[in-house]
Amino acid sequence: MGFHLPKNFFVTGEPMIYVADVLSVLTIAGIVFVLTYYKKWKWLWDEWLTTVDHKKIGIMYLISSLLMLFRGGIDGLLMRTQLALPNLHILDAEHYNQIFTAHGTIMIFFMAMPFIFGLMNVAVPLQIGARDVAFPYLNAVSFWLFFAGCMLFNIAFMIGGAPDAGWTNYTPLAGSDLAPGPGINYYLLSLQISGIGSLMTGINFLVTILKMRAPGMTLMRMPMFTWSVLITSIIIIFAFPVLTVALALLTIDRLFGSHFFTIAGGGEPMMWANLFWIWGHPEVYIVVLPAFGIFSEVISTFARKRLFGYGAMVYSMVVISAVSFLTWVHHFFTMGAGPAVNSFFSISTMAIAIPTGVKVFNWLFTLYKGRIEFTTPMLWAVGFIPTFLIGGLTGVMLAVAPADYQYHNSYFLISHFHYVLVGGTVFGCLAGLYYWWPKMFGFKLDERQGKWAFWLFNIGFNVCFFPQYFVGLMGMTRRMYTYPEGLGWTPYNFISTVGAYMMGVGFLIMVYNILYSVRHGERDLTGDIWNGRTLEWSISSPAPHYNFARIPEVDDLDAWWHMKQRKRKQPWELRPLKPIHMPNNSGRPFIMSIWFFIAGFGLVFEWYWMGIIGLLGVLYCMLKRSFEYDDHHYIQVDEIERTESAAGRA
Ligand code: HEM
Ligand SMILES: [Cu+2]
Repeated sequence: MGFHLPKNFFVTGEPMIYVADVLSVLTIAGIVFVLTYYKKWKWLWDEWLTTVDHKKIGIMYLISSLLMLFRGGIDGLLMRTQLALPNLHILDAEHYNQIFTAHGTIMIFFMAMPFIFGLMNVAVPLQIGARDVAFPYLNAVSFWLFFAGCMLFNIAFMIGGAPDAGWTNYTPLAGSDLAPGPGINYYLLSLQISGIGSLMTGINFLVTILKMRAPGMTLMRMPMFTWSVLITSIIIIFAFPVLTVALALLTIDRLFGSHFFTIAGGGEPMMWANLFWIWGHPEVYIVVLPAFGIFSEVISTFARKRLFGYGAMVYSMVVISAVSFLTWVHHFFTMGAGPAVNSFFSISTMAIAIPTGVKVFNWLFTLYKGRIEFTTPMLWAVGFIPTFLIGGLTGVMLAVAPADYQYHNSYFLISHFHYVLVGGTVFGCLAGLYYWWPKMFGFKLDERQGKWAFWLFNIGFNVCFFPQYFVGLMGMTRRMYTYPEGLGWTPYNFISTVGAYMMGVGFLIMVYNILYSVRHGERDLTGDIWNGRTLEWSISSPAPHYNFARIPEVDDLDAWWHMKQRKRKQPWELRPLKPIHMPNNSGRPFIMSIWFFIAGFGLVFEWYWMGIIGLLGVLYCMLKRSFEYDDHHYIQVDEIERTESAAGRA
């Protein structure tokens, strides 16, 4: 109990941290100044902080994840700078450990996941002809929990000290004996808070997709991205509770002195590794299946063809999701489980290559004889195929258990998972960002700049990560903060660092493209700027608050494409407008996340009084919600008419 500031409450002693301190204060001051100067506080509150609109929540996810791509990317560049040449000491060992931990954790939890969630939020309700998700209020809670967790994690390196046991946070390294202090607590509590949000997102989208599809949209007429989100939601619902339990057990170990993971106390350190990867392996499919969904949409749109092998695409995802829960031990073949266990997990891992291969062939067959148009989203989608092949093939190599004894935890692995995570997930996120951007904002991102960014990022990516396969086979291990001369590693590392900087430049061009296109981007007046196939392109851009003035009726796959072919109006398009039922905005999700943040922050420092106050705040918010009866309103017909005709719709 008690309130004593630890000796190093404010982290000192590192010039880089002072720079980060100053930059953070300046950024916050800048934001406050701009909001005050332009009198935008009320706008911020009314339009964004209290919104329950899935499109706006999606946009907030996307902004946050782009920021985190920047932060995690800077961490990556710092590490690559340090490794560019032998014997560099820009970072010391301790700082290096903190940086790779922050990098991995941020990239997975606060960049890849929210990026996917952002695109899900923006696109899924529009693709299924719905007016929002099933539980809009819960959706806002999910977002703000992610945000609170993200902020909690991000302040660690300035206040109290950052975690340094890697993003996998293995015990006993992460236990309180070897890692006293708040660092690991930050990891545990921020992931706990954002993880609850993720679980609720999974439930929300499962229900949304099962219950809110437009009439006529049977399961086998759903767009492929929606399918991928449905499968992903199911994986989330099975996987995240495991993470929740693992994090809770380790938190109890650290804060209250239990011994779930300490051998000496009768606990089992390997249990952490098992629990972590029972969640962690499916997690990689949580971030990559929606990317597959995006590639399917983009490829069929810009090849102007129906997706080849739709049914096979669906079944392959179902198989992948099931098998993904049977492979987790491939993350620790070397930890002595024995030949029988290792063989089982080796074979199950390789089995995943089959349904994945089916998908790759289906994309290729969709491209075959298509009228291909190389727009920016299409470049990312086509660029994904070779990178993912390389990542997948080296994955099969890693799945050979005896061989893994050779390259386990070497740079070979680092290269493999970046090929899958960057070449799969990040390429997919960026394809989706360029693709749905006009739907979100009503203008297109500049194509010429988009192509420059794509080529720089893609070439930079391969220059960065391909050499790492070789330096890994030569014996360079991961998480190595510096290395001596004369091992033959230097040229590989140097080239790799050059590639990393090329990716950095590519990212900056993307950011510039956004700023440039706000002013100069081509306006999307039709709502269907790519000549799309699915329902989101049937409404104006940006999509109106209520999405669909009339709920469409679907009679085929690629519903909007067929509606366009028919040219005459459908009966449902002639029906009179009716008032639309919408949920009210609420500030409570945002406020509740502040209470969560306070509770988390208190527990990080073991200030239990603060933890309790925070949790009481959370409870109070939930009580208030239970007694809220007036939580919706209707949009009247004349307002719908005005909005539709302003967008050029009858
Ligand atoms: C922007 C370009 C990127 C660069 C330059 C980069 C660089 C690195 C480096 C140098 C390491 C190795 C740390 C070490 O073992 O010493 C690393 C680890 C890692 N990276 Fe990246 N990375 C990038 C993007 C990403 C992305 C997009 C993701 C995920 C979506 C990601 C996920 C990870 C993970 C999970 C680790 C393992 C961290 C650990 O060992 O605890 N990286 N990255
Ligand atoms: Cu795995």
